[in-house]
Amino acid sequence: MDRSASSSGAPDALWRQAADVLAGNRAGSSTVPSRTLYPHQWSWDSAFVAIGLRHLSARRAQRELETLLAAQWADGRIPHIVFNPAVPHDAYFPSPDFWQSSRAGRAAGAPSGRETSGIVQPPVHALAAWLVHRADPEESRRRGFLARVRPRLAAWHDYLLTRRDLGGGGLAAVVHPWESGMDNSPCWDRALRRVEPAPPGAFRRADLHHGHHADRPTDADYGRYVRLAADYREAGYDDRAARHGFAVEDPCFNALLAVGELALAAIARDLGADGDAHTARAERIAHRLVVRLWDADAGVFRVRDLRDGTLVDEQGVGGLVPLVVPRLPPAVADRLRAALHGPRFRAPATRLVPAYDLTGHAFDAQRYWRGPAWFNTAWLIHRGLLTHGFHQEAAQLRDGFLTEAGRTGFAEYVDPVTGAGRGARRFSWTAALTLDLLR
Ligand code: 9WN
Repeated sequence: MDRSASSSGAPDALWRQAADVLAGNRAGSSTVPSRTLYPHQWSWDSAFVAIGLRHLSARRAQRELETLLAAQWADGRIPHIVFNPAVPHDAYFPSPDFWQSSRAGRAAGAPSGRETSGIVQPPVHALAAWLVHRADPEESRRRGFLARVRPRLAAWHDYLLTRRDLGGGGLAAVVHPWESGMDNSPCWDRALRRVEPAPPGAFRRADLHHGHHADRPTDADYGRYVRLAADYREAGYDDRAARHGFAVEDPCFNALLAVGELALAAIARDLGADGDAHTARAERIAHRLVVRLWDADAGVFRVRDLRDGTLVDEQGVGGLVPLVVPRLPPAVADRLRAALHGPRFRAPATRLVPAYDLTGHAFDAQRYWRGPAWFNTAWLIHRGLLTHGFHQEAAQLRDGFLTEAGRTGFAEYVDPVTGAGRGARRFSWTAALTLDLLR
């Protein structure tokens, strides 16, 4: 096992600390992102957690994903939150009382025995399942892991590529900023301006009990998040009936879908089936990503606003994440690599990648996805750099990741200007992806 390259000088200690975070955040067969701020199971968090957990216990990593997939809706969607019934409803907003999945989502096939949200998050799950399998193929085969998760993952991607192809361009749309996983990125501001916020008295935030005001989305943001989610709920979470007030094509989300299709191809082949249809889908998504979202002038991918069909004039880290797609044209990969070195994304105080353009008009070094550097996006970009053979940059990013994770106590994110850790500490995906990079 190579745990030698951490610049902290104490890779074994870092390994133990990261494992301890995951143990502390364990809640039955799954893991909460943070004991304080996020006390339930989150969709893409669990995928990242499984990617790290596989190095501690392949079985636990499998169970992490299986627990999430057990809450899948009949229409194929994987909900972004699976609520723990033992946690008081006022511990997190919006709670099950708000989403009402088992009642309002019945026609869309929400499970009756579990409460979940009604929206989704980026599709990292097929990649996670494949990586988990590869960590211990024998244990995976013994438990029939791939055979059990494969149909669920295929249904998930089918949902995204059919019901969520709202633009008709072969990409999946997100219909709520929370679905992107980058809640308050300035990339959503323009589209959100069309949304009438719910009145402040209509909801009570729980996040401010644990998070600092300056770190979190604003009340005005929350008003719009609540309005969009309530409208979706009133439409029965039915993508055909809903009049989505917000619908965008996000490069990060779709890049992960392409990577997920490649993982599904590998899963199919491992099970003795034909993976070609998935490979073809991955190629098509990668192609559509470039056709619809690549901005050749800026040298980054942008978000497409489906209400007016235009590209959004903001640069976010989501526009660099497509580097993780192996089938990208080499010239595009080169431009993304250059963007990582440019003034917009090379942060003064950390080797991680800021969530938003450092020179952008909306840059805010503290506020969540409006500037801070996050560990999951760094992990994805690291994977992308390796995928395209940029080994030196990958090594630097890995080193920066491990240094920051250890120094900040596995912070949720880092201020890219001062280097200070922000948000929650002992954050699960920071710890899990630390394990993965140390391995
Ligand atoms: C809403 C759990 C989640 C992450 C998201 C991150 C944040 C939730 C919130 O926390 O979102 O889903 O309440 O702010 O933006 O990426 O999955 O860690």
